[in-house]
Amino acid sequence: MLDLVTTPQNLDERFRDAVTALEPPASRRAPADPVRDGATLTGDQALQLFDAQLTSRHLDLAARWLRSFNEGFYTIGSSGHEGNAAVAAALRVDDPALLHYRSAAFYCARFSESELPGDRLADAARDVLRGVVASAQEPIAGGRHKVFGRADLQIIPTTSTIASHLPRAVGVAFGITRGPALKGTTSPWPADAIAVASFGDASVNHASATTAFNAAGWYDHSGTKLPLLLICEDNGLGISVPSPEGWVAAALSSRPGLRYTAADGCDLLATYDAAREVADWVREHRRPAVLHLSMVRLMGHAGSDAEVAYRPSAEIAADLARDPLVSTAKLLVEAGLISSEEIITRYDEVGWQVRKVAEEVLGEPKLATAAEVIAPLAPRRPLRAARTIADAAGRAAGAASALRMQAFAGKLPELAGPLTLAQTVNATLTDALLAMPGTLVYGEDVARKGGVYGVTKNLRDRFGPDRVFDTLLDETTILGLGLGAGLAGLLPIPEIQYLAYLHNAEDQLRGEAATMGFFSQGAFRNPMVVRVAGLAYQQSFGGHFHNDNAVAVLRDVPGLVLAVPARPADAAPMLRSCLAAAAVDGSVCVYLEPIALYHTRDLHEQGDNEWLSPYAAPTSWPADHVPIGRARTYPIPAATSGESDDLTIITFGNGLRMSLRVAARLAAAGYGSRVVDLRWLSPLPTADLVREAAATGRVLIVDETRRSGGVGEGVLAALVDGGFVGAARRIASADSFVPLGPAAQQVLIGEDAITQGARALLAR
Ligand SMILES: Cc1ncc(C[n+]2csc(CCOP(=O)(O)OP(=O)(O)O)c2C)c(N)n1
Ligand SMILES: [Mg+2]
Repeated sequence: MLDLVTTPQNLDERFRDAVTALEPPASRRAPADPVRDGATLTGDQALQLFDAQLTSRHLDLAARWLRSFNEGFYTIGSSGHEGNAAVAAALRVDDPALLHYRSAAFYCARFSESELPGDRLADAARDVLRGVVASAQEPIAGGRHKVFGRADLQIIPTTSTIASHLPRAVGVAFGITRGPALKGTTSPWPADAIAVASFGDASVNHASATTAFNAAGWYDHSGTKLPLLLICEDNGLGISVPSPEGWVAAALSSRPGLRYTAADGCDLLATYDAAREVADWVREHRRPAVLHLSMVRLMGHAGSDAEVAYRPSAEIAADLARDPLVSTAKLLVEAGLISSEEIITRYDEVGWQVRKVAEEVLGEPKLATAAEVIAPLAPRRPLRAARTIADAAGRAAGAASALRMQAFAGKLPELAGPLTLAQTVNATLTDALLAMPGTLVYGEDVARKGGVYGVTKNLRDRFGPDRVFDTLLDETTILGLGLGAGLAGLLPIPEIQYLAYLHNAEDQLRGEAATMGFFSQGAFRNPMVVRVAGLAYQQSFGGHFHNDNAVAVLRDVPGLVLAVPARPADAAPMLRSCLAAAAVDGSVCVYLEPIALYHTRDLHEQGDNEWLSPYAAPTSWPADHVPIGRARTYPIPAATSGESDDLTIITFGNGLRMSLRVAARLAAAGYGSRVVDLRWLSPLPTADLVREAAATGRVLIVDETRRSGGVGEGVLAALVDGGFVGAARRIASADSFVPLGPAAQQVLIGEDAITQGARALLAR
């Protein structure tokens, strides 16, 4: 009796024994006939899928073989889940798929069904094994991670963060139907495509999963078409933790708006029939459904996982008895399509092929420098972005006579006199919606109400509910919709109502949005400009949730662009730069709007209207262009000398207004300064700030975010890295949440502190 531990050796031996023991059939079926009475799968199809299943199994064995001599770096396998080959067969190759990490058989089956040239199964195996050995030639992630992904197979790479791809999957389904509804956009998928996403049973419990199920149901309930097929691959375990008996079925079958079907995922025919039926239903009705497949997990969670330590041997034995490969072998032998000896020969041939590929790829070069690793993170083509803005200007100007006049209800913003920040963002969004047909503006309360602060006012009336719409109250879904819509060729501009509410959804930005370039080297892009209302100093609406000043989590996401417009004059060009970067480079941009400045009019004195700014007409957009990562300097000359070389104040957001006010008073007192508005918190305008700091030799950093983890830390580091050797001080908010009412002033920086900091520096 073999040891019950499912090692590669005994899984292999058990398969051989089980196949050898299969009885020859009484009669033979023709390959073109159903493989069994009543089956929809033909013998030929079943054989083809069996090859995909065999390849998948041998990929697991090869991964462990590679691991055994330190040439493989990933051993989470697909053994026991090979039934997902039948799911691939029930779909079309152009149905976008976001796959569970146990989907090698799906990958192989889709590959073999495609029109790609060459030996498709060997090529599929090569892709996967290149991932396992982290080869730089791996076709999607280039050796950065082992993922299933390929643009020409519409397989969108997913991270292994449990369920985090499911909000995006909802967005993909949304994008499939919304894209063709908008004129002037092109979708990578046919109009009748469906989105498919698979995940494990333990993942069903994850917040990202439950929110995706809810969003799918919510959309279905409200009549929005959502062609989404969710596949739960239930092996009964999340690493060592069993899913309680019946829980997954109960959890999945009770979701409003989500059609539920279950099947035996170890049985190729049952899986195919169920997947076919439900996929056809989703395709025809454009409604979401979930297929719950019962599977087994063979060889533990990953290569390093000794499952005997936590699983009773009877349970392991029960899984082994359901080996899906044996099940398909039995089906084929019983149909008389192939003998048990031929099955073993086929198994060995596939094994030999896969091993040969493994030997070929293990010597391939790896990513060899940091520059190679990070190359796909933040592709920036500023000239193309600038040209995109110029083109948009041309289109907007061209529309001026008719559409633009209509969109602005006859009142062109450039003729409306100086505007506030809120009015400027509104006008810029209007022009973006006019000039870029794929743009979508959406979020909580953005459409009917026009935003909590009126920033998106009238946009729905101007552009209709297909392009400007309210979402359900869930930030993860809001971002997930954008991630999917971006892949669908649209340009989403989601709004997060308050910065504090971004934080419970931020993995969609960090783990999903920002990693897409890293894992796909630009083959898939999720262009997106997330508008977030944030930062503190609200006079009327206090407390932490409406005055959140935490941006560290955004600044540390590689490649993410973080813009903070303070002045209306910068708000429009910065938003256009974000939109252009998203369109041209697939950049993920966060455009953080300081709430306290939305309706600000004055700078120094009441009624001076100096904070306002005229809106730039489309003809001036190219000239007004503000490139990503460039600061703006305000020279404030001393009244006496006319020079601005005593002090450099580096700031942004609300700090800019306070600093300009303090600088004016210092100027009156005889000290000239230059106030630098960073404008971009990521990437920081390092060249500009180092140059401006060096010009005076004294730097005051005015940072409204927290002392620990705040922007000021980055500015100080940039100064040091840039070789600044002068004097520097930092004014930053306290390491606290912002309290309600006047107490907020105790923890936030104010003009007094800025003045004191400046005086202390000037005294040196
Ligand atoms: C958000 C998150 N938390 C924890 C993990 C660590 N983790 C990796 S796989 C896994 C179990 C997942 O179980 P299941 O969804 O049933 O998939 P299976 O591996 O069984 O196919 C866990 C906890 C993770 N990848 N992501
Ligand atoms: Mg599981």
